[in-house]
Amino acid sequence: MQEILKALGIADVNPGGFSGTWTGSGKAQTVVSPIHGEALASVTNVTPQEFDAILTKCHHAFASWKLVPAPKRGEVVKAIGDELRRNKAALAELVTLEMGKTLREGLGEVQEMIDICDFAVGLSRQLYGLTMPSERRMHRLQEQWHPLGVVGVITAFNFPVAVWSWNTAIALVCGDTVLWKPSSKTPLTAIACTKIAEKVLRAFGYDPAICSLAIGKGSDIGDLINTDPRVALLSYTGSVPGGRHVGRLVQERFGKHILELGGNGAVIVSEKGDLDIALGSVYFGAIGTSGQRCTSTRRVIVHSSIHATFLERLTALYAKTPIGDPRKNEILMGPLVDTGAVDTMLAAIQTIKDQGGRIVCGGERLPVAGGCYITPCIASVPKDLPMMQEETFAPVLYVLPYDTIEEAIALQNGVPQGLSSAIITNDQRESELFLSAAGSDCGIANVNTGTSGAEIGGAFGGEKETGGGRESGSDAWKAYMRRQTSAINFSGRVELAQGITLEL
Ligand code: UN1
Repeated sequence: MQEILKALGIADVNPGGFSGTWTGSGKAQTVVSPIHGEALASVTNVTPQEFDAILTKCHHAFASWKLVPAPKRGEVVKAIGDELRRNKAALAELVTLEMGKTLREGLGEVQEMIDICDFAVGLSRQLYGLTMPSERRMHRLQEQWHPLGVVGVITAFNFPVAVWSWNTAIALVCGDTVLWKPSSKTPLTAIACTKIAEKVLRAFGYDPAICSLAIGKGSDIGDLINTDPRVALLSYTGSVPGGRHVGRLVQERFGKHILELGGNGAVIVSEKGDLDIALGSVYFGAIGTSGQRCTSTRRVIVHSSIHATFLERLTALYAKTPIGDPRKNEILMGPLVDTGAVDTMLAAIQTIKDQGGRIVCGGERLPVAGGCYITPCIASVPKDLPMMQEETFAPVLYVLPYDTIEEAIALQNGVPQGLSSAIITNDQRESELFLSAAGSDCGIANVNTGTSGAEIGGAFGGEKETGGGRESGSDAWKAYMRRQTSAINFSGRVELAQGITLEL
């Protein structure tokens, strides 16, 4: 453990702010691993004054970074990707130590970082604008994309490093600088990533404040980011109430935002689908990251003709889930992030029972030091269980029956969140209906694969209470730049648009 911390530059006590120099004289917190309850290291928060100095430097760095040609900015991102490749094993292990996901998932998370860097390097030569035909003679109409400014990135504990990288790799090639406020539950991985970016930026001779960091509480440091007009774009990953608060504050000052809020992923399992694919997809979707992904599978809507068989086979899989130290290869489910998360899960299970749901299995706390281990839960529920409208950020899976595909789609859509959804079917009519305008209302709709594990190549995000933001691949980069439309007159005379005449 000490070796990993050392390899990533983590000391016993670490200042939580960076913008060229490391600062942080605020409250100290000790980071405890949910694996065994042992202390990993301490971090000191930044004070509001220190935060202001950090943002000032990050904002100042934008003035020169935006003038660096985009392909040159891409070279920096390429080097960050290379540095991540070199540190993949150590960083993945730190992710596992700090928030408890299995090492194989930690490695997958760092792989996402590497992949988005590669994507962004290519993008650095493809920040295309359009030209359009002008309605006037001897005129040209065009749009181009310019750097936006400081991008504030507020991340959650569950993907403590990947979400930063999705935003940062894209923001950097777009010519923006980044100010990161990670979850207070995962400050060490944030410090490790910032050190990697610092090293690369210094090696290239660029201002390291291009990748700044401010660790502190959402209610003070977070709100300073939300309200400061120097933060041109705020990318926020977190809860629906958190997003409502952030969205309001950013809108108030006419800033831009990307909101990545709650999910409530559902898989429709058709009687015309492959049951093994259904079981594998649902199982990993529900217990992966101990049910703490925004894209986790929380609901399975199963055709009534196979409901009993599906439930029986899934319960058998749950019964033999290897739960324990997530650093061990054979383990599929590690601890929840902290004891509070376990308490929330137990309270949710009680509510499900009170509302008429039947707990098929799970929900037993395991007596391991640290206290964050619990068996994953399946609840067989009526279609209208009120609790299903809420996202419980834990491995609780609702199983419910349906009779027609239209009903299944209505059930899938019948929640306030709209992030991820899937259908398991070999019937083309069903899958096309699911993907059509009459189908899933989510930002992600998969066929014959589960709700989680979104690839970086696509735009990531969702509708309704999920917040509407898109980050990562496809053309999500456009949110990180400002669009400028230009009309260029080379006619040698005045000609007005819309046919308006002017006699001089
Ligand atoms: C999240 O849960 O906040 O789709 C992000 C996935 C990951 C990202 C999830 N690639 O599961």
